[in-house]
Amino acid sequence: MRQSLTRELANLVERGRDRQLRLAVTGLSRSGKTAFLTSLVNQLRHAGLEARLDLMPAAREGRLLGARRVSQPDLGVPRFPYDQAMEALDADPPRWPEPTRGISELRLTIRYRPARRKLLRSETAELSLDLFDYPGEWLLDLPLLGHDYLDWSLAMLAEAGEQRRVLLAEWEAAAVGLDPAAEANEAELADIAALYARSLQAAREAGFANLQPGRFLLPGDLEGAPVLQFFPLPALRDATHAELAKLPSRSIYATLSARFRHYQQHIVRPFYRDHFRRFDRQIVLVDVLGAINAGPERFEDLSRALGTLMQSFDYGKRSLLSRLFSPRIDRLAIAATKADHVTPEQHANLTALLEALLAEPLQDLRYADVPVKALSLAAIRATEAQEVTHQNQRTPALRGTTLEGEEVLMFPGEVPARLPEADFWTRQGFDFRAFRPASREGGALPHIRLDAALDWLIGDKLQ
Ligand SMILES: Nc1nc2c(ncn2[C@@H]2O[C@H](COP(=O)(O)OP(=O)(O)OP(=O)(O)O)[C@@H](O)[C@H]2O)c(=O)[nH]1
Ligand SMILES: [Mg+2]
Repeated sequence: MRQSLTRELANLVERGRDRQLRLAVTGLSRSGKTAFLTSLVNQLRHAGLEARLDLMPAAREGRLLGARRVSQPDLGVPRFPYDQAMEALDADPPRWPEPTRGISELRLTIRYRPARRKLLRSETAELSLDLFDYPGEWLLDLPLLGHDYLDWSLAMLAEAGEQRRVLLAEWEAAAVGLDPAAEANEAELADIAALYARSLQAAREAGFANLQPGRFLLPGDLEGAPVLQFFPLPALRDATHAELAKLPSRSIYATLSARFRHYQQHIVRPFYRDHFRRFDRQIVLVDVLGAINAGPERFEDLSRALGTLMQSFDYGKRSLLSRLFSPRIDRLAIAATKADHVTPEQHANLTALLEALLAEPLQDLRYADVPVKALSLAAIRATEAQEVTHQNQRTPALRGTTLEGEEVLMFPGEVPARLPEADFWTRQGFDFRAFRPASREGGALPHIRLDAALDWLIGDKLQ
């Protein structure tokens, strides 16, 4: 207790001196979080040497001296697997880092020379940067705090589109006959909950993003625990709060409802209270190109998921978030990742499409006066941009190695600058393929505009 109090105090003092910053990276599954953080750490460690960070004034001016990993303050949070990620990227042939689950953290101490010459010429300063990686799926659970079990069930039942329905069929067949008033049978509920969790996982594998409860997808140590054994109850479609309130505590309705409340109180709230509330800066990564590849229903679904996810950054006075916690993120970036999957002249469209996808949440954020920047980037650039001459015309192209190891030279297609309309999907003039990371001879990882993101997120602290 005393030790953690001392640590808190030390943190407070450092923060007061403007020398500590907590930066969080999130995004839905496979959006590029691990690649982003790995590259960010790699660039900072190589700053002043091989790293190319021209869009970052502190680096351009030669004031960024480098960064060192130090032990993290929160001993209960797993360490971000930087070494494992670098090992994969340095392998022969290079591999992408493994998927990660849950939250992880890494602390860096950055050394820099302040721009202001108040200090002696030779003096250097340090910024302690805490980096966090956590699944965006966890943010999809925020609205669940504003619902009771009945409302939540109805919202979930109303949501599924045609292709989602197919994936839910097995669960629905098992759940549809459950009578809310009947006595709960533990084993039966566990089986049906497992079917529900499996359908969410199948939906995710099929490219859907708007999936609740988020923790069912990444259960970690909670696998098999009753707190993860609830699901929407189809029979509630015609129920009212008044009738349900009279049901005995051992009924199916009361049992599922109690588990739902437990999930709210013991899973969703602690994340916001113990972690989210303490982040200073946040970047949200979005795999826009992947969603286009997956087709219209998935793209729509991503759009809805992002709308939900961004509610966690809605600081309006009456927002659910502000009422429950007092978050303090004072600067936000949203980035379309894997920009190296398209040719450079498409990058502006990619950013425009991201802005279109997030139009509403962006408006709310700007209204609430939260500084936010949208950009497209490649944390780890895997392709080379080239020009080829075809029928006397120079056209842009990409050179890279596919995941299967085949060298290709291709034009992956155009990115629409606005939300795609129906005819876009039927034309199918695109193929945003995945590439294997490029082999390197040591040095910093190649990237596109990671330095711009970094400058927006921490540059003001390196003045
Ligand atoms: N070409 C290219 N591919 C990338 C880049 N970043 C990520 N990818 C691809 O996207 C995949 C997912 O990236 P990760 O960084 O593991 O994504 P994540 O969000 O951490 O994924 P989870 O941990 O599974 O949630 C990688 O395996 C790569 O195939 C990038 O900058 N360029
Ligand atoms: Mg990851």
